[in-house]
Amino acid sequence: MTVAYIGLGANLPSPAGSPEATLAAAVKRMSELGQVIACSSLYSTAPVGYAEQPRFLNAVVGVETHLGPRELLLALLGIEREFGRDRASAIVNGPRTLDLDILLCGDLMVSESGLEIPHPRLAEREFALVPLNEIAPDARDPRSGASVKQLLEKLRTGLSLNSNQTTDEVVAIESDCWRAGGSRAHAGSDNARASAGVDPNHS
Ligand code: PH2
Ligand code: MG
Ligand code: MG
Repeated sequence: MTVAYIGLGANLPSPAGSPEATLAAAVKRMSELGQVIACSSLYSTAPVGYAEQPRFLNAVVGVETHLGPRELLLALLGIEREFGRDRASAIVNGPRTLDLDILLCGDLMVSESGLEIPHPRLAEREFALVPLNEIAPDARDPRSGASVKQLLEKLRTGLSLNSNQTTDEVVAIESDCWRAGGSRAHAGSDNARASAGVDPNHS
């Protein structure tokens, strides 16, 4: 069993509804790939790499799974498609209904066509590191040996931010359809939580 940390992002409505409804529904779908053991808060984030698009919602979940990295990637790409992801006409770094990226997968290092683990841009992306640091500050990037907490500190130092300073780049938000939490974490309604295998009366 490996714990994979998956980054979720969305800034367009999908068949499931708003980006927040999409992310909550995507977590429920991911619970079919293994056990969702941790779920970050939901963050509103400034778009990176292509400015002319709406702000994103981002989050990170930890999934304990038997799937190998390639199987996990294929499963995540399938879930993206279920939620209306269209790669054919897409702008690089542009708007999307759902993006599911493998950030870390235990201490695995993979460098294959279409699949790089750890995520090659993890260390430069506050929208990924802030939610990842919330649920797994001690997880390590097996390439550099640095912990997530160290990667975030280094990035923020480079951006001349101290550890408590906030900007509007990455802002935690409240949502009725999202519940952040630790080892029995889950997103969505009691209903969603029940079908994700989490006892709704025991949170
Ligand atoms: N994803 C991208 C490009 N830019 N910006 C934000 N804020 N959040 C994202 O998830 C994101 C992005 C490419 O996948
Ligand atoms: Mg991405
Ligand atoms: Mg992606």
